[in-house]
Amino acid sequence: MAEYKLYCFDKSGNAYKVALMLNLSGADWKPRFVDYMNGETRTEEFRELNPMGEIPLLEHNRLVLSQSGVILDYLAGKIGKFGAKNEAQRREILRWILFDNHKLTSYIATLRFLRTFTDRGENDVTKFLEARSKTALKVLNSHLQDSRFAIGNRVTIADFSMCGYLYFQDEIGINFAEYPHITRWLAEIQNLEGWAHPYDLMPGESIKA
Ligand SMILES: N[C@@H](CCC(=O)N[C@@H](CS)C(=O)NCC(=O)O)C(=O)O
Repeated sequence: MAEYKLYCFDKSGNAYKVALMLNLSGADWKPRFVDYMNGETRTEEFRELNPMGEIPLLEHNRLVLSQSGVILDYLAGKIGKFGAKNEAQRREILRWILFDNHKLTSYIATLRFLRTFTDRGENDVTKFLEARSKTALKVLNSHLQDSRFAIGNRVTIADFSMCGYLYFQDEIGINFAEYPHITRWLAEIQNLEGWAHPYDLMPGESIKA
């Protein structure tokens, strides 16, 4: 039995944040496919595991953890890689993970979902989400102009959190040519040993009706 079990599916950038951490760390982990598209996270069984009704979920020994930021922090502590080296770094990592959860992933993931997995077309909601996503991308791009990774020269869990959805560029429908520093940073992460695209790292199934 693998040491870590990750509840996930291949379309989830939030789950990818954790899958990437596990893979880049060389951890002993296995995915457990969650049929999100057909409502598994809304079932009673799933809500017992996570009342928030979200993936990712990580099982380790008897512990079940949710929220990618918390899981990343937990894994950094357990595995001893990609975490903070001091208090100032701990705060910076937390700062970027909170920015990601509130301003980057939240808008981008929803925009991508509407554009790629629904047939509602362009409307005021997609317009709003695109504008908010671009604002967050601009902030990140400016930061990465002077910083190789989110926190200086060393890759950390803050990078894994923020890159979660950014390898799905075609599905988001935003031209990343405007964000050259993000493009450079994504390529650096992609070059790390153990990197794989979300569609290759996590299990998926075709979407039913
Ligand atoms: N802030 C959470 C977001 C998790 C999240 O939104 N997961 C999606 C799948 S990518 C989900 O399970 N959504 C179910 C729902 O919102 O009902 C995290 O970082 O773990």
